[in-house]
Amino acid sequence: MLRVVMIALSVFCLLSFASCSKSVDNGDKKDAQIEVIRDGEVVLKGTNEVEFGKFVEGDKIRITTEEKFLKIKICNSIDETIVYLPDGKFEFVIPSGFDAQVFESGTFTDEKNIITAKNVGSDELNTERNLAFNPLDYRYESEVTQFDAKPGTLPADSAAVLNNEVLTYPHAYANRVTRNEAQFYARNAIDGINTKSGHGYYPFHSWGGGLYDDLEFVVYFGREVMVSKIAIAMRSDFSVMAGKEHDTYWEEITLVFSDGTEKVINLEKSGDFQEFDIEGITTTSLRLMNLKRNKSTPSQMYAALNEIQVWGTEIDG
Ligand SMILES: [Ca+2]
Repeated sequence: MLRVVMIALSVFCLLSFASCSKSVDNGDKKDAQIEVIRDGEVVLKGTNEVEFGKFVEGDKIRITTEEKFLKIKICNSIDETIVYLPDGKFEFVIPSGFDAQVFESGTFTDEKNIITAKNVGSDELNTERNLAFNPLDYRYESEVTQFDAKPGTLPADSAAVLNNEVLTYPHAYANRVTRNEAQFYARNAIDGINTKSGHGYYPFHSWGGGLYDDLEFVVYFGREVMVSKIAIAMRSDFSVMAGKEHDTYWEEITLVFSDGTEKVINLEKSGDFQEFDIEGITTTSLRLMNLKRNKSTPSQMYAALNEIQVWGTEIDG
């Protein structure tokens, strides 16, 4: 009898997209509500962990919670990430076209997806981790700038952050994105992927702002965090064409924290992570500016960022 009821329930869930949540013990923390919205209609609703069928481009995953932190995973191919949600709200739209090409092919075409939104324990928040990691970050419309504007004229800060549009942190922004193409979005530098010796779409996507010397890149945390170490992996397409390598590298970068602290770092020609100790600075953001390109090797003079890690802990974990 039980078996019949279980089968009937499964069929009911599949047919109706009804709430098919898995029971999760949250202790004294609140449940997270998960919805999938297609063409304006809620087609799945549940709490904490839900099973969904195949995504369609434009499907919106919406998660709401009374907690400030969640550990979110939306599909098989994208790693789980801890995000900070000042208003308790997360949204992610299944990308299409070029925006989808910064993800591995097939990421959004699985027949079955498990979406999870787990609470994060204080132990985990107080343990050092990469506070910049967010493969679910995306560019907001208000952040699109004129990529070839006159040097020194572009907004140093994200309009989306200033307008309180950003739901989920960490969030990356850059004042220039080459031709405003997805292969060069700022979010590419915090998605956890660093593939050496190439440029372009996945797996070589990077943040790139072209041949300008006024480039700025910011990671916003949305709250104060304590930073202890930074690791930077620059793009390293050193393939040679007509006697010139494609990429050069930044030999000097100024790191700027929200309390005004500045730290100048020097880097070497490499696609590996280069680490810099920061000695416990409290900040709400990390800005990279005064990016000085090395000009000693014949190259096309492009310099770009594959990945940045910002290691540290919460202050109010
Ligand atoms: Ca990356």
